[in-house]
Amino acid sequence: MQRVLLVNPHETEQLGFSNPPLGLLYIAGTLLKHGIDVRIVDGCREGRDSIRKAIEAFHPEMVGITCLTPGRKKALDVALMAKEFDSKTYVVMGGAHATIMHKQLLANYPSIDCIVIGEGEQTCLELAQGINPNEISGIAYRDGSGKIITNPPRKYVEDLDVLPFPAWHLIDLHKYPARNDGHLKVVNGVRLDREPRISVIFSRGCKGRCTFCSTWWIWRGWRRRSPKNMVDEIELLYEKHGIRHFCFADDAMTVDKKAAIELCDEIIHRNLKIAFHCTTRSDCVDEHLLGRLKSAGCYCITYGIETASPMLLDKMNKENDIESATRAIEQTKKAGILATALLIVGSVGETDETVGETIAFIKNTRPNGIGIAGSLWILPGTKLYQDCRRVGFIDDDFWLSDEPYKVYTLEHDFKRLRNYARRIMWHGIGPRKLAIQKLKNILNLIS
Ligand code: B12
Repeated sequence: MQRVLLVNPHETEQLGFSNPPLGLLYIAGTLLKHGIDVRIVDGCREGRDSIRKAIEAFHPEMVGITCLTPGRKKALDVALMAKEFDSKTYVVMGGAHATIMHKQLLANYPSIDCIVIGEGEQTCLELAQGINPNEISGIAYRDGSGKIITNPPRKYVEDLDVLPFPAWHLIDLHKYPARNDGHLKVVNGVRLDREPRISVIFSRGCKGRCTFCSTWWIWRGWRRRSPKNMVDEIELLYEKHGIRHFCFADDAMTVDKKAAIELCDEIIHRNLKIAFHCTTRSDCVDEHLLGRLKSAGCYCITYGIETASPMLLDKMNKENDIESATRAIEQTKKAGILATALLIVGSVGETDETVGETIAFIKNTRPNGIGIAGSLWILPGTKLYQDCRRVGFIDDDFWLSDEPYKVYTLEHDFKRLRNYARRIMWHGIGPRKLAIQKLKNILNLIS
């Protein structure tokens, strides 16, 4: 298949914000290296009509679509569009939801021909090269008789440096929005409110196996690129595309602290005047690393704190404690970096008392920002999902419905969840900051 169109479905942004489709850019980088004519359309930025137009203008032989859980129906809409235009188009889906729910998707939606399970670069290449599906590991597909076949899994890429860089030139990076959180305007000479924020990724996976998170299913263990390889890509974006503002899309960017320090030193050594934001676990930072991050241009770190109740942390298998969360926030602020705490409201076992513990923690540590988007979502593939299915709170058919997601309301109804969120925000950070955090947006998700 010589013409491949990769699509990020329309209307799949989060609170109005979207990043460039990094997974598709990676796949495109690999396909281009092997001489395949590949295009990308980011429906999030360009809208549904642009996807239709791209299909008509390019007439792809294969359409590859990202499918995340809340956006799964939009992904199906794209599949239908492709088939309606030409029923011979080979439609492939990948991404978290497709990976986990591949059997259900293939069984219910004839417009999907094949699903790539997990990491997509090599598998998608083999499909595009026209290799017989029964010889391609890491896919599920329907055979000639309509039977669903799931091939053996593909081995994960051990050495991420072998992957070609994302095909950055295929999208207009300057169409992506600048983003700052209201506190800071200029970092390292970079205007955060003007420069588009572009995501890159240093590592894949996470060292944790939290009960609410599906990361393990996509990436399994934690792997990273070499600092040099990462900074080569940043330098390319800096020099060729004029990008100054970055966001590391890693789940936990600093699991290997020594490598993270090398990464910062390489950015400093090459004199790249950039500003960046990253996400990590609170047990994966220390004072020295934070100092290097600051010098390299890091202006904000988001920590998945979730709750300040040791009992809840234990229940969600966080494998981390509140002392480490407290230390990380204090040290981050001391290093001159903004610390944002991601919290989950309404976890399994949450009570007035545990909410009180979280409020006390926030009052004590005073993070610069709090994120409680989405409450506790029950995502497929998680231990939480299995538990909720066992007690009949959700079943696989839910994913066939149009509901984008399901909130865990087994123990607390929406009214109580909103009340918990309000209390944390009000008592924890005060009314002024509350306004900045646009509480309305946050609470809208809890419904
Ligand atoms: C940046 C990001 C976003 C961005 C952009 C999403 C995007 N389309 O890339 C925005 C802000 C829009 C976003 C929104 C949301 N996100 Co998000 N997001 C991420 C994040 C942090 C990075 C994504 C990334 O760039 N990864 C790096 C690239 C290389 O990996 P990748 O995109 O997964 O792609 C690889 C494979 O999945 C596969 N693949 C992906 N697409 C395709 C397509 C084809 C055709 C093929 C063959 C293969 C393939 O191949 C790629 C290369 O190996 C991930 C966590 C993570 N670290 O991955 C969460 C993650 C993807 N998001 C997640 C969630 C839950 C959300 C939200 C629900 C959050 C919310 N509360 O609103 C929304 C849902 C959006 C929607 N409506 O569907 C979950 C997905 C879980 C799930 N079951 O779907 C993840 C895994 C985080 C987590 N740990 O749970 N997100």
